[in-house]
Amino acid sequence: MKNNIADIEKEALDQISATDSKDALEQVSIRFLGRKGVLTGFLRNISSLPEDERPAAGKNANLLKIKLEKEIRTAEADLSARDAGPSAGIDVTLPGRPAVKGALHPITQVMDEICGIFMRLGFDVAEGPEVETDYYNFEALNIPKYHPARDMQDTFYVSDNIVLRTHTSGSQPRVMEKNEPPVRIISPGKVFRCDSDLTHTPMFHQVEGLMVDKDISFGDLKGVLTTFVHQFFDEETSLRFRPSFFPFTEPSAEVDIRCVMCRGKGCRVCSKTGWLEVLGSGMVHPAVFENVGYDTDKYTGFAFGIGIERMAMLKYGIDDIRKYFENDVRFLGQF
Ligand code: 2U9
Repeated sequence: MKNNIADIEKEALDQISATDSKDALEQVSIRFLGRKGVLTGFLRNISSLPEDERPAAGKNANLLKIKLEKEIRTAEADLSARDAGPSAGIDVTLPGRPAVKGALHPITQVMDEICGIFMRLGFDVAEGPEVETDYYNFEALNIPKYHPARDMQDTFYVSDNIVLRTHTSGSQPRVMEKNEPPVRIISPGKVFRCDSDLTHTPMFHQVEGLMVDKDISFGDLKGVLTTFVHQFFDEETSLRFRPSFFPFTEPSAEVDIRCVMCRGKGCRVCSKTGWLEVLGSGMVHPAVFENVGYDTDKYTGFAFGIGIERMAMLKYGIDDIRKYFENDVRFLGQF
């Protein structure tokens, strides 16, 4: 009699793993688990062991029997799989399942693209807080107390002197207070206004830009914004600068581009005018420079503001601004 369960186990497992045919496996099974097999013999002769060793020996032998039966079943399945070949049960002509890939939100993509264009033109990125003081959001930018933008109807107030910023321009006086010109910065981010319809959402995104140095002229403004439009849309897109008014710039100009849908012929998107308003701009108002302590005899500068949702709508032909924020993957999955 093999007197040691551990020896039997080792020998059986060695033999199972060494078999390379179902016939050989059957022989191993008979050798250890058959009626005249090693394990059965062990159990039959258990009475020859000292009395106090018999219960443990019986229990261990039965556990080993269960273990070996399982090992033999596994080895048999492995041999079946090997004999069937690698493509057994698999249709190798089926097309693969594509992995579902995520993507950045279209607004993030357009924002990154716009920032990339200005960064390559030498602008640095200056971010600021979304919850802003009345001073940086309005006062520093020469937006007077009576201006409608300051009304509760247009601005979300957190408290008397704290607002959800209505534009990202507020980040820029902070940079100017700490740095003498030359200053070339863009401020991307979320802004908030009490407004909601087909073309307005209470939260939207902007990139506002600022360049200040000696001898900066309206020509520099036109050059930078023309380069931007040509890179964002295409070289064929022409621009026009229309006089406008902003409290923080003087003179101020709205920038229109030839309609990207009809190329100027007149369509629904451009209200038959052939032009689309895409951004606001102007030469920085001297009062803004005085607020940050810049010498207005020495320095001039230009500033501009771009609404990201609008740019993305024009680039991709999107007709409803709310689609960006409904989180419908059928819409978002297209970008
Ligand atoms: C400083 C001084 C002036 C930034 C400017 C605009 C014109 C403008 C709008 C575009 C679409 C906001 O998102 S929008 O509705 N912006 O028209 N923004 S000039 O002027 C500045 C900025 C910073 C210190």
